[in-house]
Amino acid sequence: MLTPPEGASRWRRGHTGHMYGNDFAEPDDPGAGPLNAADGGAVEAAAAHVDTKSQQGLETFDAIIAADQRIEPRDAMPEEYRQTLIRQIAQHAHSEIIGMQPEGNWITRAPSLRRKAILIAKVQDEAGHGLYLYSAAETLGIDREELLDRLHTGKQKYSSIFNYPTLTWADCGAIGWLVDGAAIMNQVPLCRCSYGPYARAMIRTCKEESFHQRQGFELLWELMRGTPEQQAMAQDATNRWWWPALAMFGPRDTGEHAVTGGHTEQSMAWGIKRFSNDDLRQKFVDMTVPQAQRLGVTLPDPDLKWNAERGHYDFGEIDWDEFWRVIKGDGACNAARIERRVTSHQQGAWVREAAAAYAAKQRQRASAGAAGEGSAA
Ligand code: BYC
Repeated sequence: MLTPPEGASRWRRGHTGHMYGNDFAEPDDPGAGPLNAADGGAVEAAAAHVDTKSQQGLETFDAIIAADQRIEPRDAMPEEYRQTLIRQIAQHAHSEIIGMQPEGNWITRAPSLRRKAILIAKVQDEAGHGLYLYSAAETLGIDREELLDRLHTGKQKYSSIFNYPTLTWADCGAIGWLVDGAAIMNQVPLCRCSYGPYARAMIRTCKEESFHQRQGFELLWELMRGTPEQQAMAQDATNRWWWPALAMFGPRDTGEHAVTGGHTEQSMAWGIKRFSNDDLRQKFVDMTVPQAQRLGVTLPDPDLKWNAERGHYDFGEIDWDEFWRVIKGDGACNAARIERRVTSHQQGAWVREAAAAYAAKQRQRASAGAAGEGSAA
């Protein structure tokens, strides 16, 4: 949790905290303006102008969005925009850290040292993505502790895909190839998201996802060139992960849910999403079919065929009842995933306490050093 540095009563929570160096004003910085407003009686004066100011701020917001530029943490933004980003970025961060579990399950059973090293690195990358994303969410003025609490209590979602079990080693290949493949398709456009910290967090994430996708493809490639049992294992994993990977892109752009519970239209107007769920899903199918042909696996969809008129592959209907059931908690692994997450969070309490104690000590030393320099001068 973000806590005020010792002795700093007016430390401001929200925006960047200590996360994004340039945007953080030290509590006692005389130039920090609003930080010290409460002392100077400026609050009342500011309140008198607040309506005009916020109106001006929102006009600037509209202009920035219209010019396809980035909104930064200190820019004024509509509350709905901020809440939408908190929801999406948090859900994305939660997906990254919950997403460590299905593959983490195979680290001790990886079939060679090379595969084990690759898998450890991959799972570690997912933790890193979670960190970038929680940091980006914090710039919107919400605590990481609060976000984790919302995950642990089911108030916020994580991706449906991670509620499916990893039954065989080939599942690690299918996750890399299909799940990370879908993730890249969804996340590359997010590098151009209108909210600066989210867009920047996506750049490195996408580079790493690209490695993840290739390692999954290569893992399946080896299995498909192995024994008949290994080939069957790769095909079985493809069969089980194909449809959940397509559902990952989210509900259809049309139909009842799109009208009543969908965010796409507004998020596209704000430049958060650059493509609709169906458009990204179609791009993913078009990209993946030739890869499946190269691998030698069959995608489990009898309706999958090239449509020359559309210039795209047609594909069958996703089981949306299953998608909503899984999201609402009735997937094979929902309970186990959250239980594991809460347990490891509890087990990590001492690390967070130690880190906070160390940071407090560093601050004390730094201020004692600064006081010493002051008296020497
Ligand atoms: N799972 O209007 P929509 C990874 C919800 S991690 C669960 O389209 P939106 C990886 C949606 O939240 C990849 N819920 O919403 C890690 C909304 O419900 P609420 C994770 C879903 O936000 C480790 C409702 O359905 N990637 O790659 O405009 C190992 C209506 O949907 C899902 C991201 O999070 C779902 N699949 O669009 C390997 C990417 N889909 O919130 C790999 C960032 C939809 O109103 N997120 N819902 O209760 C996004 O791009 C967007 O949030 C989504 C959904 C496209 C997912």
